[in-house]
Amino acid sequence: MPKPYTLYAAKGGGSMIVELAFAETKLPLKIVDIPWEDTGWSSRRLKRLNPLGQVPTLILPNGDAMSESAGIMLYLAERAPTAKLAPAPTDRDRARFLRWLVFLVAAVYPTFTYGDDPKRWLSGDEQAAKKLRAVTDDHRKMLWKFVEKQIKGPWFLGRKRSALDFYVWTMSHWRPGKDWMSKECPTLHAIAGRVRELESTKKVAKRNGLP
Ligand SMILES: N[C@@H](CCC(=O)N[C@@H](CS)C(=O)NCC(=O)O)C(=O)O
Repeated sequence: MPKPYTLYAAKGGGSMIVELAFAETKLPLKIVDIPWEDTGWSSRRLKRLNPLGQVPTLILPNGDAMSESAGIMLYLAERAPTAKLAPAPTDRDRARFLRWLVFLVAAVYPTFTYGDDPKRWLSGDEQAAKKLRAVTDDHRKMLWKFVEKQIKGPWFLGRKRSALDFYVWTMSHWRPGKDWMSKECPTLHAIAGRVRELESTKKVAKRNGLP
């Protein structure tokens, strides 16, 4: 029996992207749920593995820690090419995949990092913290609308499913929420709906306590 990977996760968080990817790769995975209160810079459980205290944090079978969902996606795509997490390096969709993968983690994800708990950045200034939440939420809407204009469906890259679709499904549960997405970004909303129908997703959704 090969040694399993260990995923530090938090219910409903970005660790769902990695859970879904693992479900597709069929690589052995053990999941350790961290309470949300114990994520972040002062996380008791995560700090020694990932100074940001974020999920997903993955422990490889050799004991090395790996954070950053995009790095994990690329790593898993190499380990399990049949899971179709990423187009092959020779595939013409590879460049688009890389562009949007980095866009999702470098542009969209940080809007949550700064907006989820804005007091962390602006302690003692409640007004400024409120404003930071509002402007990062607005910025994210602009980013999603930009993505919406660039894609045609049925999947993010068109005919081929990839890990990008797992990001869309996961993030569709977060602000601004499904109602906004269905109205303003119907292609992205439809992608999230398609991912929701996958058997792997049903299991991940149940484990994460999603309706
Ligand atoms: N760049 C990271 C972002 C991970 C991230 O922001 N995770 C959130 C949960 S969805 C988290 O752990 N937040 C707690 C915090 O940042 O304090 C990635 O792509 O994996």
